[in-house]
Amino acid sequence: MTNMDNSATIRIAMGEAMKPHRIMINHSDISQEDWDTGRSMAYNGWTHKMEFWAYPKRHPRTIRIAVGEAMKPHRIMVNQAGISQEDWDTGRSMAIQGWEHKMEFWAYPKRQPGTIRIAVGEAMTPHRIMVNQASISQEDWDTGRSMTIQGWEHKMEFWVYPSKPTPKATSTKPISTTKTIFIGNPGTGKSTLLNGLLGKAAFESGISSGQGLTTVLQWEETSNGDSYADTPGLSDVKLSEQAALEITKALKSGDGHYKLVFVMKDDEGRIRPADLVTMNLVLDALQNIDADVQYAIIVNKVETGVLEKLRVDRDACTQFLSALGGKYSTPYVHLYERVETLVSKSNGVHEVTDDLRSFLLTLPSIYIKQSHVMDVSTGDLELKIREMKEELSKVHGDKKAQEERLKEMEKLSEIRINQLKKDSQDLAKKLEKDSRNQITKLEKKSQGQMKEIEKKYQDQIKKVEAGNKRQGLDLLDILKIAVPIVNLF
Ligand SMILES: Nc1nc2c(ncn2[C@@H]2O[C@H](COP(=O)(O)OP(=O)(O)O)[C@@H](O)[C@H]2O)c(=O)[nH]1
Ligand SMILES: [Mg+2]
Repeated sequence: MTNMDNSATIRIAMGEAMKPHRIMINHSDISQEDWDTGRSMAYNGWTHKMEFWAYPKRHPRTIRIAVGEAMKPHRIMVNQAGISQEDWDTGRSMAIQGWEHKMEFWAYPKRQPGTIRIAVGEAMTPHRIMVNQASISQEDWDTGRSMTIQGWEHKMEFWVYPSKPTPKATSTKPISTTKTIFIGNPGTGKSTLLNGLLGKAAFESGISSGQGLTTVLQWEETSNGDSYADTPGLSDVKLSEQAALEITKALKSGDGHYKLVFVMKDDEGRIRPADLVTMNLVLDALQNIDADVQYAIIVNKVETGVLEKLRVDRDACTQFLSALGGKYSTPYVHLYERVETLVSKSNGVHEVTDDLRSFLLTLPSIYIKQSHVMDVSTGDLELKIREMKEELSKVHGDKKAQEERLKEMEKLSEIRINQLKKDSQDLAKKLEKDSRNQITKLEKKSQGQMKEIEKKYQDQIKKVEAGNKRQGLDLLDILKIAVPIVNLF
């Protein structure tokens, strides 16, 4: 979660001196409190050059700038060359090669709304730095000017706030970032779906004789700050303990907004018991969180013939759906057609359908507090799968039980329609409220989302009404077939 806590920035005041030309920041004689309340660096022979605000502690997407100082002449150095940024980020001290560690701050390595660019140049004898050489405008620095000028050599750059960021100025994110976690058994196609969504082979996918390729949790962050997690499969009995740990880790990766996506593999129009057991075990671990646990199911690799059958055969539909509504139920079900070109592929990237994208977009996120997540247990996996098999065969044989489960799903799907309407209204409201302070990029994102949600909503009405042929199926479509009289709209 990128929760911008702007009260947490500190002021860095910079002074410069000549012969040799060099800078100093926040002279140690004066307290940080005083710097924060506007003290000038015009002190002890220094001339006040400029100031900026940065984070005193690690902040999402920032890098650490470690500052060292040396005497004769009094000067500073930052992130001494030869050490990786990763090492600086994990706390390396600048007390090396004659420097004394003075302080540190965290700044953005890339432009962020409301920040300015600080370009750092260095020179030797004595080793020292200069930033944003005075003869050039801040605008020019912001558009990428190099500090390789007048004897300086461009060393690095970072982005910071030119004045104390008020919570308002930077916390107008209309939509906070979301972590989407894909969960499911080996070979269901999680990694392939994720790669398709991200448009690149970020996650390893393929076959490895029954065992999952994914054995540890892996996160990928997109450019807008959302992230996606691929997790190992639970039903891999040999690795189930580790898989449970990794899934738990994903759910406990910090308080914030999550979307849970369970990926199952179609078995000729039936749901596999092991896929349901896996889902239930994970949902069991979330029973203490405050929110209503909303989640999505993607039934993947559905044969075209099966999709066709579900479209016309009411009984097949009823059976299929009732299997999904057991201990837990969700209106967010999507059937994804088998992609022939992906058979036995490794690291295949295929463009996912717009239907799938908007399906995931309209899935509500849930707020998960890390401390409320219980450990995912594997218990007696094989026994649980056997029990589930039996339960399913009972449900399949019992028409009455099927109809009951179906009614439950019908109710849920109404909730979903209302949710869709509410989502687009909420977004519209948020946009209106924030519109004056809106950060252009985020604004575009949320407008896009609003449009997509509206479009999805309208498309859905159209498609269900027209009974259009499409690549996948949503629960709403299936209900239209399975329930004789559906009056969803
Ligand atoms: N035919 C077909 N194969 C798929 C599809 N999705 C994934 N695969 C293949 O199934 C195998 C396992 O997929 P992978 O994404 O690694 O599954 P994971 O274990 O759930 O991450 C790979 O060889 C994929 O190419 C699909 O929609 N259709
Ligand atoms: Mg995988």
